[in-house]
Order: sequence, then C-alpha cells, then structure tokens
Amino acid sequence: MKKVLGILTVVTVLCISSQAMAIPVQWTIADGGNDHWYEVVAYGDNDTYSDRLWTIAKTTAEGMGGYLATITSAEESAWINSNLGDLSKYWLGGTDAAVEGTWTWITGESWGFTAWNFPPEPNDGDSPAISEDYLGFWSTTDGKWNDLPDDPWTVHTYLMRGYLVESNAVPEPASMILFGSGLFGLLGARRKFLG
Ligand SMILES: [Ca+2]
Ligand SMILES: [Ca+2]
Ligand SMILES: [Ca+2]
Repeated sequence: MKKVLGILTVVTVLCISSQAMAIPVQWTIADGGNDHWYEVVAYGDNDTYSDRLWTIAKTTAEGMGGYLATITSAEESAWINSNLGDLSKYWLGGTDAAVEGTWTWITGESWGFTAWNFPPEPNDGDSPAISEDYLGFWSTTDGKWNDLPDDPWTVHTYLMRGYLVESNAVPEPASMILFGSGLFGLLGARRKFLG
C-alpha cells in the first residue's frame, strides 16, 4: 500500500511539473563507463526565466538523489554527446564561484579534462560588470562548454533549456517510473548484486 501511495505521489508530481524527465540512461562498465546514470531534464513552457538558474538546478538534482553532471574525461564527454541527444544550453556541475578562474566540480572530483568552446570561453562574461561562474553546454550540439551567470536570461537574454543529472544509482523519481514500466525488477536485481 505504501508503495502504491508512493507511485501515486510520484505520478502526481510528474503531472504537475512541466519539466520533462527522460528515462535515465546508464553508462555501463561493460561499455567502458562508470556505471553511473544520466538523466536529461528539459525545462518546460511553465518554467519562467527565474526558474532556470544553475543554483536551482543544482538543488533539484540533489533532491533527485544525484548531482548536476560532471564530465571528467574525454570518454565521458564522448559518451554523453553520442547517447543523450541535444544538450545545448543545458547546465552541468562545474563552478568557479569560490575563486574566480579556479574551476571545480561540485562533487569534489578533480578538474582536469575540459571542453571549453575556446576561444573565447571561459570568458567570465568578458566584462568587469558581469560574473560567469557556472558551467553549461554551449549553444551548439558538439559538447563544448560555456561559463554562464547563474541567471543567463537576466544578464544576456540567454535561455537555458534544461540540466543534466548524474547519479551513482538510479535517480528518483525515475526509479518509480521504471517500476511502472516493469523494469524495476531488473534494476532491483542489479542493486542487490552491487550490495
Ligand atoms: Ca561524471
Ligand atoms: Ca568566472
Ligand atoms: Ca562565457
């Protein structure tokens, strides 16, 4: 009964939310990956400009049990670009808000691989009046990065399209969707196997 109520709650939440959550995709170890799950969350028509901030996306991703995606290798970058569709203007989990010019991943993973659209990025807005301290995909589909303000619309009239969530386990509430589609048994078996 509790499970049923949980599913109903999730379905209700999904109906209310205008954000479109795709079924998460796993980059398996067998495929040369890290076994993490990646979920593309597209903003909907009801998401106002002020809903599309990096800081809000970060909190939402953490509420799903994951984090804004970290791209720490050329292999991860290539896999994401090949498997997750058009991610132009999607947020990622990098920031230099603490120390200007010193980029970090929100997970604490080491900052090594980069895919800046260089030149000119990262340009911190190219103006002393602007700070760009948050990472997103460039406006093309080739996986390049841009540094952006927390609120790109207010600063640049630049509309973010969504955010990419990475999780070490199947993110919520996606696992409930998978349950509904009959895949939960398989996932449960995987979880049990991993202990
Ligand atoms: Ca990652
Ligand atoms: Ca910056
Ligand atoms: Ca920039």
